[in-house]
Amino acid sequence: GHIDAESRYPKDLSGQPGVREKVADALEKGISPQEILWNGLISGMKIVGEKYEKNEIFVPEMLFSAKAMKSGLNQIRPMLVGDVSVRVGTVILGTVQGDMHDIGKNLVGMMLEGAGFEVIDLGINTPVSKFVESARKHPEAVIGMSALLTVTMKNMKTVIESLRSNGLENKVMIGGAPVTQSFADEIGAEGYSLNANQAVSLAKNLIS
Ligand code: B1M
Repeated sequence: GHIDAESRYPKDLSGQPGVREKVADALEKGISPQEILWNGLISGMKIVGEKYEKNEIFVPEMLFSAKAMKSGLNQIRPMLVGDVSVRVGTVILGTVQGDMHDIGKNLVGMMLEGAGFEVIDLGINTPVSKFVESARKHPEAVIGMSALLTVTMKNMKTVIESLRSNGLENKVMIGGAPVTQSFADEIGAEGYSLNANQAVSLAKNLIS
């Protein structure tokens, strides 16, 4: 249906608590960082995706939401990551070529660091060659790829093909909203995980 500007943009948000205030308030009330992450930030982002799909909000609002979420994540990051002195392995992490979504990847990286992994973050829109180059430098590392778009998840296959044709045997794990176990099987990725917690146990399995 038709949505007028006024219902899309509430009149005046000044003085309203933002994500920073809400996260600080929740922490003060003794709500755990995990609860804030899954039931606050991630559930909130789910609603954003649904609203976008229904044309109730547009790309700029998705972008604002992403900024807000990143600010919240940074607030709870120290509590999620903790202080790790023992390195259990290395994961080379990147969002595939053509894809700019990085919140999920960053969260996976954060959880991996919390579990003692060294994370080499190649960032967003990562060219195939960059994955290959990094894999060559770190033959023991697990390669982790993230994709949020159905059009970019295909690039995961290209990376695996390129690794193998260059004689590189790094294990590969993949994830992201459109990615499934059957897609992982189809492209020959050694692992798939649904979320950041599962990504940690998967990475542990792949390095052992
Ligand atoms: Co975009 N976007 N977006 N977007 N965006 C989606 C993905 C979409 C589903 C929205 C929708 O239509 N409902 C849709 C994709 C449709 C499709 O292809 N099937 C979409 C679209 C269409 C687009 C654009 C094309 C819009 C446009 O410009 N017309 C455009 C594309 C830009 C590009 O990449 N080339 C675009 C742009 C953007 C923003 C830049 C505005 C922004 C991203 C900002 C940023 O990341 N810095 C954005 C956002 C925020 C979203 C939604 C709303 C939220 C994504 C997110 O951060 N979720 C998203 C809707 C949705 O996902 N339902 C949407 C929270 C995050 C914690 O979850 O990333 O799924 P997620 O990660 C999870 C798991 O998937 C998993 O663990 C994480 C934690 O549990 N996981 C892994 C992720 N990576 C993993 C890797 C692993 C293991 C697990 O191993 C290595």
